[in-house]
Amino acid sequence: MRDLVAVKAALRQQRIELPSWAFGNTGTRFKVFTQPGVPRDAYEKVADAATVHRFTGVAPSVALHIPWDAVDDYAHLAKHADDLGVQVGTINANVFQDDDYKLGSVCNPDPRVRRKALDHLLACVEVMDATGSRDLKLWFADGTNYPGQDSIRARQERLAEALAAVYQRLGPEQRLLLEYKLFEPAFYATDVPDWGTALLHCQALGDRAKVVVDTGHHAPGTNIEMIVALLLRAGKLGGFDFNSRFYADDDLMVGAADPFQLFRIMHEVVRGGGYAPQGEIAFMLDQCHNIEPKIPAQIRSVMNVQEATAKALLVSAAALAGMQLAGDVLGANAVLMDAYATDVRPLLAELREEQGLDPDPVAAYHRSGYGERIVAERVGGTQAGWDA
Ligand code: RM4
Ligand code: MN
Repeated sequence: MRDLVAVKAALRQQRIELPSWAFGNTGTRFKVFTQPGVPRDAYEKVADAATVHRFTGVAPSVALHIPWDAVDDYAHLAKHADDLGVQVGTINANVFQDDDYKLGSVCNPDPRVRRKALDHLLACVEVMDATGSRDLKLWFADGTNYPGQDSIRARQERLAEALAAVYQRLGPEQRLLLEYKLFEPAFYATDVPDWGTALLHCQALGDRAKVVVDTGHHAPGTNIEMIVALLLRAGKLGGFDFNSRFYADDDLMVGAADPFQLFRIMHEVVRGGGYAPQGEIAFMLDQCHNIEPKIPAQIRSVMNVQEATAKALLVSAAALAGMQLAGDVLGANAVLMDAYATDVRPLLAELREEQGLDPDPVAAYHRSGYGERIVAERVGGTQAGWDA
């Protein structure tokens, strides 16, 4: 698609979901550095997300993490979001931060702990009912650290049982998104370590169970775009948790470590018919801004996804197919690289201006005074973070 009008129209429709936890304090196991102005609760996180949307125009929803974002009245929180021009998006369950979960949550050998974990997942579906969320995103820290510690097979059975119970509880418009991760916190055998395991479980569940690809959750060197292509082909790609990594699950800004990989992923999404703005695939960020200011980092991340998407949309499908059919190895590669080498920033700046936005969202945010205001206003209370 080299028709710039069509590319711009496609970009105008883009939707990127922000993670509430990106606005809270985060760090590594060595230290969580706090920042002034960080939200104290879900309402303030939603306000920060709405600010990112105000300057980018393509981030109209914010994912919640329960219980980090627990509130008394979820419908009220959804109304607050709506008042600020955004929506509550995906609900993320958290069954990894309780002492009971030392040996796992839904895969735990103890049926009492499994029941507790399942009850939390079901409670998350209730939250979805109140907020109108479509997707429940499940990531399990479950796994074992030592060979022989537990039965790999039995843990899969327990997982399948819990997933089936959650799937049963979903409303007709709701989906279950299963996320995999190679390792950490489990160091020997993670119960959902890869896309194959996630896909097997989703296939057993049904149409509304799909796989989430978190770009930071693979072994080094994994060809992620190939996974994307295969899941798309199977109709099983539910969405992305975008972030970037140099070594492990670094959760850095998407497109920071490897913008070319992000482009290759978006190219497969576009080619596979996955780039339909109101469609099946949820484009989400899952990041932590440990040392950089959080709101501008989210704005930058959204822009990085936009840039990769614009380049992917610029790939001439006809030219590429022609080269591929002709067996022209270098020609085909050149078509892709031409699109990647295009500076799409002027195009995106133009698009923003057409939408009444500032062409430079980061600068506009800094000029807005929002950053100073939240530092002045958010005094006292307990800042949100991983354990809040
Ligand atoms: C996990 C996973 C989940 C995210 C949590 C915070 O590693 O990526 O998607 O919700 O971290
Ligand atoms: Mn994730």
